[in-house]
Amino acid sequence: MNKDFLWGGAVAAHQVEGAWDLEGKGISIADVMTAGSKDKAREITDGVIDGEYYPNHEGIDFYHYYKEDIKMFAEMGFKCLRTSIAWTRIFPNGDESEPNEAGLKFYDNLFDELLKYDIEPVITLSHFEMPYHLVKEYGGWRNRKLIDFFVHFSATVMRRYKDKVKYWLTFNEINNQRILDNPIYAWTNSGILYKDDDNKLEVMYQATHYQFVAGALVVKKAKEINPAFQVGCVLAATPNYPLTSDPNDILLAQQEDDNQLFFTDVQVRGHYSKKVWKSWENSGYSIDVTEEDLMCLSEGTVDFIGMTYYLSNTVSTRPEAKRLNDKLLGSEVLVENPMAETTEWGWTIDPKGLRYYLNLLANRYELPIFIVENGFGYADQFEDGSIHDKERMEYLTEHIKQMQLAIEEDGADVMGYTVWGCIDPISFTTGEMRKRYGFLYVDRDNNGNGSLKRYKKDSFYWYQELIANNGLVM
Ligand code: BGP
Repeated sequence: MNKDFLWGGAVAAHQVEGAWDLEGKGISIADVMTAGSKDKAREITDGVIDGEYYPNHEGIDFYHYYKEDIKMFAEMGFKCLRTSIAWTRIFPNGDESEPNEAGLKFYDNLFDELLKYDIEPVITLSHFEMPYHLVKEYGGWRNRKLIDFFVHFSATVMRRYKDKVKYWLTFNEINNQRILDNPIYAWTNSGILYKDDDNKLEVMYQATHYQFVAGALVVKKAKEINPAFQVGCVLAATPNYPLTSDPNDILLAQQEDDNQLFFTDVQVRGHYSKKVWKSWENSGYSIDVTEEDLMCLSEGTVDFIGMTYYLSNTVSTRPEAKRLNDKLLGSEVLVENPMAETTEWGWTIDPKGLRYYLNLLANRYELPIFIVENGFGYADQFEDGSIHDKERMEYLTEHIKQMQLAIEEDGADVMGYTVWGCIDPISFTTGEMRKRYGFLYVDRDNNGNGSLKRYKKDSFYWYQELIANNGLVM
């Protein structure tokens, strides 16, 4: 492994910081999502309702604990930490011209603390944290005006932290908005709640187009502010396997892959493919795309590809295939993969899928890849101050092994690997604490009770050793 390989962890502001209304912070779209659980979907409320429990409001109070937490990340030997800047700390409503100094100061302190330990900040500009005001007033990313607001926010923070942050990511898991049947994805990616008369796919393409333009403008601005900046996109990378050799299954899997890679195709290549133009034409969509937009896309392509990896999907057209009826993904084409185990939350455990996808991205784009999320959600058992998370260590070992094979055997150019939820965060899809990811256990339950005290899990020492060895000794 390259000696500069960026080992580390990842979190997102809204899932850990808490302090949702402190020091001038505005309400974000995450702040109006209620708690849920494995069996109960999170709801999106119309503003903050008294008496309703919103887990993100307090998170794990990283806002006040960050020094203590970063000290332990340093003890593990982290080379980088991926987190996001909560847009609403900087621009509480999103459409102001002047930023909130208290919010800027918080991230100055956070980045200084990381740099004190030589931990490189890797910063996501948009991780499901759009100001709620932009939804109420403008309709979220349905509206072209969002481009200016997002670029203004991004340029403000890139200027402010130009000597502290080198790696930037634009939109987290931009392709998740392609999942049309679960409202949380359109909501968190785009601030959109579909109306009955919406053609969901058309609205999705429009919102995405504005995000592509905004992302490209951010890349261009980044280079003006500091030519050494590296800007990446983020793809939720989920292989789609055909269940059988029936050519219908093969074609379906290819279509599903294309639907996913549509996003990186534009962000990496800087233009829409012929297939996309054709499908818009065939569907009669009228997407607002100007000549200037197209120019902008071609001038603002990303430097690297950020990818998150948790699971693989299997698809089939065959009537006998066992449908998943997945509550989260909601897609009818998904079927059970008889070859893969799943977690308690129904996510397949497929380490080889990571090697497969690294190859796919490396061959398709020939750009460096940064694995900005991979991790194991598990209901850890707390026993007298100890947490024996053997399953997590096994999961991570197998995935890291496949990543190393992709690098060492297949020649994939991978810059780094950050374990999702390196300190237990609030789960995004279910809004619960019970689904834990960290090397550090946080004493907090699904109802917001607990001392918030942090405890080292067994995996803490395992990851410390792995980083010290610069990877798995294979
Ligand atoms: C990704 C998101 C993260 C994160 C992770 C795990 O989709 O980028 O924010 O939460 O998934 O998902 P969950 O927390 O639902 O288990």
